[in-house]
Amino acid sequence: LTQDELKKIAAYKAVESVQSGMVLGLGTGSTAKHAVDRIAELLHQGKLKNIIGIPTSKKTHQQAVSLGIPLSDLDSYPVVDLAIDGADEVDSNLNLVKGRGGSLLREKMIESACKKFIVIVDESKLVAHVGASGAMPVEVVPFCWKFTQNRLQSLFDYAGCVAKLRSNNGTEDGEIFVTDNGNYIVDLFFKKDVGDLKTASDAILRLAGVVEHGMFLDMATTVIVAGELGITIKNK
Ligand code: DER
Repeated sequence: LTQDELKKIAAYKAVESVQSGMVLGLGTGSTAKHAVDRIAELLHQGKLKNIIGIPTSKKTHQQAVSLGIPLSDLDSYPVVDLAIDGADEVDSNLNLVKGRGGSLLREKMIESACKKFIVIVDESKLVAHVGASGAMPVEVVPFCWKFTQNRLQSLFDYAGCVAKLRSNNGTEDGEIFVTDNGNYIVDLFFKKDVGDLKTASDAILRLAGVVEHGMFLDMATTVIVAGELGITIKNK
């Protein structure tokens, strides 16, 4: 099975938890895309009715509009019944790294407002500790971003952290990536385990200039993992 086929299997399994009448958080990324496609398919087959989608990015908003899924936002629906979204990393406590697609702020706002949050991943996303497979993204304001980048890097000196401003083509001098919210992203690369994640989270959020980070701690209620040997469902 290809990685994309595994993503689709996890996504379709998660959509089995969608009931008519739900207000749904619609995730962002290549795995969540399959869930949004499947929700639209069931809507058009009449198997699902009266769904309201709350998109976690402009990209998902566009996908849902093109599929005819009725949409709204958190202002109108401050409580969301269920969100289905992917992740870049899942650790053994179901803590997540998200945001390598750049949508972490809206994802975290919507997924924090959910009664249930189902994470869908292929098995390659399972890690021993946060940061093991790559960047831990931090959304920062553009004003004096270099100042914030340096403070973030110093904060995690003990973990051998390198902080890099995200560009559109991944090179140092490429055009700066701008989020849906008009902010920048500083990606943190750790050489060692950062230790207690709540402590790390609090330290990052205390920095004026930081908007939000990509560690989703104690938020997932269920993680659906699609692997070569089948589907594993992990509940909080
Ligand atoms: O950017 C994000 O948070 C995405 O959800 C990401 O974490 C997962 O994207 P993928 O399903 O394309 O791997």
